Amino acid sequence: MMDVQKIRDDFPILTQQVNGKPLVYFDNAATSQKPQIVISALDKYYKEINANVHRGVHTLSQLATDAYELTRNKIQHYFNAQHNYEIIFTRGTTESINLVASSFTSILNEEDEIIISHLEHHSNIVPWQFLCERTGAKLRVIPINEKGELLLSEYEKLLNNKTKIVAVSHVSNTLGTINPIKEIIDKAHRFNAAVLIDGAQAAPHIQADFQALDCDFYCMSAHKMYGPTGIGFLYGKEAWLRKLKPYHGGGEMIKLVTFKKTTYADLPHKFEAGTPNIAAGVAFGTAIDYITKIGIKNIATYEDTLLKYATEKLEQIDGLKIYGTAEKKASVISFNVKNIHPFDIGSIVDKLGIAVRTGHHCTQPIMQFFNIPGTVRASFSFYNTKEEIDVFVAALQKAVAMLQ
Ligand code: 7TS
Repeated sequence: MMDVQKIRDDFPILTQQVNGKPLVYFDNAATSQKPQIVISALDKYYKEINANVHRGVHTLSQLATDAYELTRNKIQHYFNAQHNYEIIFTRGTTESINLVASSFTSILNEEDEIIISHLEHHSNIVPWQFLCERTGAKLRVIPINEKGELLLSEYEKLLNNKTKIVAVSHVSNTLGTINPIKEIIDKAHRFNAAVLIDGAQAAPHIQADFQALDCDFYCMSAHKMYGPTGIGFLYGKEAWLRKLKPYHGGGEMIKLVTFKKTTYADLPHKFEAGTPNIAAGVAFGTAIDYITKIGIKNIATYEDTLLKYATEKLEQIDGLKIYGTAEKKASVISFNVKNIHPFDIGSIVDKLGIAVRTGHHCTQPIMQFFNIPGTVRASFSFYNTKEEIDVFVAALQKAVAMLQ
């Protein structure tokens, strides 16, 4: 069992007051809070080893390179990638998806099809639309049911020999649905389609095993798993990464530059042009150590108790409707109360120290499906407590009484 009080002590921000009230942070799906050791890793990096990576012979440059590359190895082991050079550092999930979508330009033509799902975050929709505009390929969308689950029978109908890539989220950021990605991957592979998994929301709750999943690409943002902003990665199978053209051109990603022709560096540097966010990369490694110490299974089990507790409490509020009731669900609850605008609820509970997200959560097609302008979204992490849920429910009742 986890000692939640002890864990809370690791996160300095949680002791803050916001608007004169103790902070209740329920916006973890947007970004998670950072433990002190991650904050200290950033500080230590800048104080003791700051230098540019992969270029200097001098001692600090080598120390910085070692620290940064250590994180690549930690990611490889944590997610069970076959090689460390299959991990490409990016700014996060958005950049990772754009990288793949951009690099697929030379592979696709107007006969080809791309499959995404109705559950996707805009960052797993728009880059594919760009790709369709560039190549003439067609975008196909896996529909969902009222619970917010993918209709796999419809997915099977969409798959065919023209399907070149399937891009779906592991976990929905708005509805919490945990998608059956292994099944999705295996079905796509029968048609030789590549599969990209948007793991932004899965990373804090589920330890993906890249080799067992057999995914071709997996995308992640460190800031959602207790690491810093501005760093994340793209996992790609070696064969794919060798086949794809580089995304950004510049320093670091070349072997030889002449005005006539440039040859590219080996993996992973081929996709890593320019000076990266070194400090964040180093501290991301510390975040992985931290999660490993606590245990992702312990985290998920505890968050599930919070999800069940909050769902029960919220369902008791008159006129409250939860969107996203999938059988397999992460600790995210989207809801509305009667016809009250989610923004009004969010603003009132904020005055009471509670941070929730309101709006479309960068998933406008989900809002169109339910025919709503947005939702209030509470997303829980392993440093949250049942007591905080009680505070939230009381605040919500107050808000509803004021607004209806
Ligand atoms: N994919 C999913 C499923 C996400 O939830 C997010 C961010 C992204 C991609 C993009 O990640 P980024 O780190 O590159 O921005 N989701 C949210 C959210 O739900 N609220 O704020 C950001």
